[in-house]
Amino acid sequence: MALQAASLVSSAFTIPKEGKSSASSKDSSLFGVSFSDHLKADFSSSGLRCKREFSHRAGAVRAQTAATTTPAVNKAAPEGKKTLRKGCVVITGASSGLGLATAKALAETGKWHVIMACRDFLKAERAAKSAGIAKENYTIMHLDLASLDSVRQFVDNFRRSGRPLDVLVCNAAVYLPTAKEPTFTAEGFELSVGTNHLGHFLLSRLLLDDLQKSDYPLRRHIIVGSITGNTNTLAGNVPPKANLGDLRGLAGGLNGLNSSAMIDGGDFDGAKAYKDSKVCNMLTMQEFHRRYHEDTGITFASLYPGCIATTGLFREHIPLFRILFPPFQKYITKGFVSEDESGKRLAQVVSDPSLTKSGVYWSWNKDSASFENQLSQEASDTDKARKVWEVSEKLVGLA
Ligand code: NDP
Ligand code: PMR
Repeated sequence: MALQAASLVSSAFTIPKEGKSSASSKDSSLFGVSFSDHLKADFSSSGLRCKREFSHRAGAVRAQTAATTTPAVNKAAPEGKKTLRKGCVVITGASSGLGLATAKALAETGKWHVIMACRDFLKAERAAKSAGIAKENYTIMHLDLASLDSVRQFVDNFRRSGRPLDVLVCNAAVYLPTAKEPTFTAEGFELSVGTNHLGHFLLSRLLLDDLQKSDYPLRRHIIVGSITGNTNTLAGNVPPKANLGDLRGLAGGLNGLNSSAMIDGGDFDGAKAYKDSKVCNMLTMQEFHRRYHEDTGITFASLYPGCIATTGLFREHIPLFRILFPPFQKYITKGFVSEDESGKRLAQVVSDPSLTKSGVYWSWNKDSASFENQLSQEASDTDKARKVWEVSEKLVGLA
């Protein structure tokens, strides 16, 4: 799909060259990035290789180009067993966009109780109400991923609620494309990586025990990834490209003082920080799979839900971007997906008995059929996944 869109875009859509008048080229350009010649160069070289890059790793994430009905291969989890109770799913960032739509889709089935793990209780309550989610199908619990204390507090509160944990969905994210300077989490990590990756990393590590204890026939841990973190796609080649480098900034704590605020040690770039955080999300999912799937039977998965161009994710972008981005994705790239449809997709990864396979990065084709997609070389690099894991556990106080 990305390659089809590439030709479509190159013939039907030309981007005006950057104006140089503003101090921040990011602020003045149509789509918020300075890209014209740079992008063309990227597309004609390594970025748009037709031959897919193969991962060094044995087996976990395999490429398939056609839609597939995935056979159940999970030995440990008795997924065929009759479900006697509602499943309990924690969804971070369920107060808007994909998280809210997923909560709605799952709650509507009557088979799931959704824990909406949100930083703004009132906003989440209003969102649940206006989405029409029935009161008995959800509980809102406070979680601010930009504070590791809050993550630990959430885990305590959740345990005190006495509810089992059957599925954990790490969905929340921030995207700060126009920020000129980094901002930081409570512990002083750059905000995008701190929230999207480190907050979720601690949450996932702590809640792994709870997932293991669940007696539900289906136990899953899902981390939302994205196409823009994958440099084996057209979207992933729009500058600035994701690149974790040798992780020197991450190892230094991303504090912008004695270390860079960027994972690769480079100058701060909010759009890149987001894409880097998505690479961390996808690497983390695979590292969980390698470390825990066989022993626990838990299914670990990531996904690209499609381009949900209308969500709050773009709230920090310039107004013109927010106006033009949805029609651009709808009519030019054809990558657009509605919030409702994206919610159904993620709900499918949560609950569809045929999506049991662990270690998979799910995507959907134009007929909205799911398929196992291939991650970029960096996002499937086993060595990098292990290093990101090891550095992250130090940063969040687990090692
Ligand atoms: P939204 O902005 O609509 O939703 C993001 C959610 O994350 C909001 O509920 C927000 O809370 C929450 N959040 C942000 N910061 C924190 C925090 N510190 N603690 C707790 N919650 C927080 O964006 P989307 O629905 O688009 O994004 C959802 C996921 O989908 C993200 O992981 C994103 O990377 C991914 N994605 C999105 C795509 C798209 O095209 N939109 C494409 C590919 C992936 P609040 O409401 O309080 O702000
Ligand atoms: Mg992209 C098939 C082409 C495709 C797809 C599926 C996306 C998805 N984008 C595509 C192509 C392009 N985008 C092209 C050719 C351009 C240059 C005009 C372009 C630009 C662009 C910008 C400036 N796109 C963006 C931005 C953002 O700020 C968004 C972003 O990178 O957020 C991190 C974004 C996105 N494009 C997507 C998707 C899914 C996003 C947003 C969200 C995300 O990855 O989470």
